[in-house]
Amino acid sequence: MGYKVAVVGATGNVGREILRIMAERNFPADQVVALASESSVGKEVSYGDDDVLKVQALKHYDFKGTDFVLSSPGAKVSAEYSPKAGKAGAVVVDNTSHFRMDPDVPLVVPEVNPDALKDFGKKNIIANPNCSTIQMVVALKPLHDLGIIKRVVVSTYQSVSGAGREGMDELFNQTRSVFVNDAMERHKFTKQIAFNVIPHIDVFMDDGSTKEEWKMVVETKKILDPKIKVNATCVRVPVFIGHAESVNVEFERDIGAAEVRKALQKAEGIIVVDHRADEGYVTPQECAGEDAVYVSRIRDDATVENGISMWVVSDNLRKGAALNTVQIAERMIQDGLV
Ligand code: 11C
Repeated sequence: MGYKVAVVGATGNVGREILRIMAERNFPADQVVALASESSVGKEVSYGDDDVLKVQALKHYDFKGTDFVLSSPGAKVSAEYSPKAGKAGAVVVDNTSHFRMDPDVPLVVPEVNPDALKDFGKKNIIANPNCSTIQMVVALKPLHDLGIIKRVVVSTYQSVSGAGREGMDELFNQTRSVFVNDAMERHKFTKQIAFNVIPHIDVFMDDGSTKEEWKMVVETKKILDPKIKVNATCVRVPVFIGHAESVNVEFERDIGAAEVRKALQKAEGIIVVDHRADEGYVTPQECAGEDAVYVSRIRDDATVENGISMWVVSDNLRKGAALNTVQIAERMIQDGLV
């Protein structure tokens, strides 16, 4: 017997990707329901190549009898509806930032901390981490197993799809304006994103970091190890899909690039592409539409004891969001939790 699955935020970037990935991976669903705000009711969204779902109103949906809710609306919508769905007996995998640091909600990347899933029952909610955190912890996990990571310094190069469809439209329209000499409009980003980079994602915190940077710090600690120190600088770049990260890792013991490369080559969910030659590394443009976390440019860092640097790239809409969500649901089924 298959499961009844509701996808909340079905018309958004991540919601559409969840539906695509469920169909691609033959998720064992008997019934799939697409939910969104009332303004989207009646719109159609694809489920695989052959099926189309008519969007229903989240507001009027009765979650009783639904096994999984894969939820990716705004954080405020999740704050209201994910607990309702959980109380009605559905297992909610929530993609927003709202529940991630709630001690009663597991924050899970299946390749990294699948055991945390068993604690889902307090609220029936499991949180999906932020996209920039997910790809980094997938790459850090095998390294932490190898030699205990003390400190991580990361700089991100994040694509505009992380800011939703409006972010993608803004990059497209601003780029066009430059070429046709039109007035430049700005709605979504705090500065012009076309032909520019912006060191500001999400709101500023009191200590001068941004909330995106804070998320990378606290989520890594919750998922991997509270003792790991993380320093993050998050930057928006004019790329449509795919986040890249320059990651510097300091270990407790003497571990070098060769050992790191070997461990990453064996790790689940990772593809190492690391040739010291033209094109011997992966860029966001090549990872779009792919499932793996790609690691390139692995090298020793001679400026610290036991340090290495690497380049980590992944599709932020897939492993950074929709794929991780679907993998969580798959793992719950595999572990007999649902
Ligand atoms: C971005 N990482 O690229 C963000 C998008 O906390 O779920 C995801 C925000 C979040 O803008």
